[in-house]
Amino acid sequence: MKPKVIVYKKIDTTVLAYLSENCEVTYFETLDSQSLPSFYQELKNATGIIGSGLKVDAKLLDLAPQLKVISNISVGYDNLDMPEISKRNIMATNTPEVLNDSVADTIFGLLLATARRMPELNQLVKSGGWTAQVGEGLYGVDVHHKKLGIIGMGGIGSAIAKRAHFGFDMPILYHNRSRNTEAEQTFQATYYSLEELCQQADFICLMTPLTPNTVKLIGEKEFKLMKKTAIFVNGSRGATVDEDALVHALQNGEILAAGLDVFAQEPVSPDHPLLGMDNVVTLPHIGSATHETRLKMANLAAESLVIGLQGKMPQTLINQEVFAEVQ
Ligand code: 8YV
Repeated sequence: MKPKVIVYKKIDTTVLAYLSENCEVTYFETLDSQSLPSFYQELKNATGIIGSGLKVDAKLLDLAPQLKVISNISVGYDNLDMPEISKRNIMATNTPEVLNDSVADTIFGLLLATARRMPELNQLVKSGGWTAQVGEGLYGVDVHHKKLGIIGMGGIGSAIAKRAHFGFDMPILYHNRSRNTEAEQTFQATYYSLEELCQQADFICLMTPLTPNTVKLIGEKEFKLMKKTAIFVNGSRGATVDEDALVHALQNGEILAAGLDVFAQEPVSPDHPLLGMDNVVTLPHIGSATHETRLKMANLAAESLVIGLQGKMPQTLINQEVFAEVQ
């Protein structure tokens, strides 16, 4: 008998076909007020679920007594209550590595767009406002040769460092839970305390996962430490930043500008003060959103789900301790 799984995100037909070969699939393209009641119903018998963004906590797990594998189609898994999942001996997997280059491209692009004010200038041209040579009121600041501070030097942070070091001659400062000797050797990255990094860097990219330790990691104190010319870029999760403090820092000239791919509440409310500022460039959480990468993520997640349901250890298993338990 094939294991029963629920797919709760729109995925490529090839991935769906692969899953259907190996599992009995119930497919929800999206979870909304219409589909949620039947999703909850299906949870009763599901041994696996795959999708992204769903908050998986004790309440949801209580509805899914048969669950063996949760496959998260994202690298971040702050939506998963890991202690609760592990307590129930359920395996959880994510999609690391395959998205590193695409997210690094997005975040570096956001950094460039913010520094060179591309969205503002795009608007100027398209609205017919380009009537004379652009004056210094619309000049940007250089990116090349400036100091880049990366907070969170994992796979994505390293891919950003690679672009900055080899392409833009930028000295790399980084802060991480532990030293990353590979980044130190390959990109001449230098380890800094969080405070020192905030003081020294011209550009600060926040790439840390959201954990209880990184909630509001960057707040009033950190913005005050930053240079008045600093550009802050957030590619992690909105909750790693104190958004009120960010608004205050931007309004009061404590930093120059910000590029944001993520927000504390997503989708961000249209009347959020950050959206009214010219020195803030925004994206709708699209770090990994290319056709190629989203397909790779879905494939990897589907393979992990199938492997886990076969009782084998998926390479992307987050809670390794559970695997020993289920054996
Ligand atoms: C999206 C991400 O959250 O992988 C992550 O952690 O932030 C993004 O890729 C996710 O994959 C949306 O489907």
